[in-house]
Amino acid sequence: MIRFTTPIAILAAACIALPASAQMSGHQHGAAPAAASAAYADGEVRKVDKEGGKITLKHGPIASLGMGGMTMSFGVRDPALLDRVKVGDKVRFKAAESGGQLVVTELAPAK
Ligand SMILES: [Cu+2]
Repeated sequence: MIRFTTPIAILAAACIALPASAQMSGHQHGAAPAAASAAYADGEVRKVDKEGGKITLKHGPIASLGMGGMTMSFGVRDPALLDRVKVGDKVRFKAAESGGQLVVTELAPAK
């Protein structure tokens, strides 16, 4: 006697479609409201491109940019910022939109 037990495991694949509309309207007038959203974001340095003036950071949420955590590259406002960090460093930073790209405006080692 063979008993066939057929466990019907229908796993409904929860397809959560996250609208990736990171609202980055480029042409708001004037400077962004400074105070409230000027918190530092946490990040970890993944790549430093001194010649290209770029840094790749694995970062946590950046409230001021409406961005969740991810790994991405940023420009830098001041190339000298890149001299202070190396790959693997944990950092705190601020980023802003400038000329259509995101640039790191402040960068400091995390404590
Ligand atoms: Cu990002």
